[in-house]
Amino acid sequence: MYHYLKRSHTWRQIQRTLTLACVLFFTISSSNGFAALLDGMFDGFEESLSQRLAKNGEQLTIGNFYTPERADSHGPIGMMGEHTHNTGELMFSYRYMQMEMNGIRDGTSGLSPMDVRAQGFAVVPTFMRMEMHMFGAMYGVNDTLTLTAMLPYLRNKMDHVAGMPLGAAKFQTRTEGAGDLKIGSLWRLYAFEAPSIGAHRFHLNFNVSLPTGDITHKGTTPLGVIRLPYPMQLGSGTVDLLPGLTYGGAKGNASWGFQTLGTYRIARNKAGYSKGDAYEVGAYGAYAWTNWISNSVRFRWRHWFDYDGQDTKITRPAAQQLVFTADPDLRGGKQLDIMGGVNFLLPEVLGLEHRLGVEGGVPIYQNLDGPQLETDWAVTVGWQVIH
Ligand SMILES: [Cu+2]
Repeated sequence: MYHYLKRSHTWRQIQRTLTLACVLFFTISSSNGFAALLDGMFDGFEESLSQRLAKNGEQLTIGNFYTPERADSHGPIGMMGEHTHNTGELMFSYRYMQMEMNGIRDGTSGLSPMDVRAQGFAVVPTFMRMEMHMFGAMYGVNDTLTLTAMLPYLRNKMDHVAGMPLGAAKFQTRTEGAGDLKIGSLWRLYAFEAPSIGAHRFHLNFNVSLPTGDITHKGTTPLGVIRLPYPMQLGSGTVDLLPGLTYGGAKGNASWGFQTLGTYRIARNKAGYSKGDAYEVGAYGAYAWTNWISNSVRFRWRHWFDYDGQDTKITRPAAQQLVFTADPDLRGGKQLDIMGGVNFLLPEVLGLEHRLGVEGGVPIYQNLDGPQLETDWAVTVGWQVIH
């Protein structure tokens, strides 16, 4: 077990400060006019840059968030909230995601089911598949604000070995249903561009996750019909704040971006726990071969923490703990993923812009507060239609 993965007191203070800062920021910014929020705040920077550009006969443009219709003017399909919309634009999206976890890991080393049994667990999960149907909508309210909503529908299944000798008994559990509804907003911060330096755009992400996903799903196990362990549940059970910062750039046929997102649980849920906070930092580069097709490479670092508290219908006293997925202190981890993607801009149909994207990836580093199931790969296929 890795104790640095547990949340410290300092971490919680940072989290409270961040929450307060977010609330304050959005109260202030909502009273601003309809433009990028930080317009007019970098006069010095703009002046020196435009003087430099003027020598080449170029002009600096500030505050233009318009992106030409090109396959890579949206980020890789696995990213969320990586683009904003212009006033009155409406987008619907559907994504199908699948992730498979095969094998067990503690820290960075693999464990066999027998190794896990030797740690005192009677039941050993060996495989999990998570499928998600994600329905999304985005709407450009004005030149500052884009509203977003996302509802996932989840299907999970997990295979286990048990019995004596280990493997004499096998069983599978399944859960299915709606996950947590995320409603949110993207706030344009600042944009500048010129032919020789490309376009650079910044926005803030602010989502709230609402506890619409069930956290009391039951399933049939050798112990009878019981509430299933944490990773099989469909929601967090808590209202979660999801702040973030996104940057996107483009020049010629190339584009790139950076995004950092946090997940902060502001209270424990009804069952008596809160899932761990999390943050991620990612960057990608894309190349448009022509207007309608682009490829991308993305790296994403994620760090998520153990749970606070426990659900006593899932977690048993330590000495009787049967399975690691029921231990709230074996949930944290860190992971670096590499992903490859392709975006297509399809011909307009009935005046609607259509986009198709596929992105798949594998972890190149995984450090789990285990034993836990380890991720093998994940893939996202998505379709977007814009009015
Ligand atoms: Cu959109």
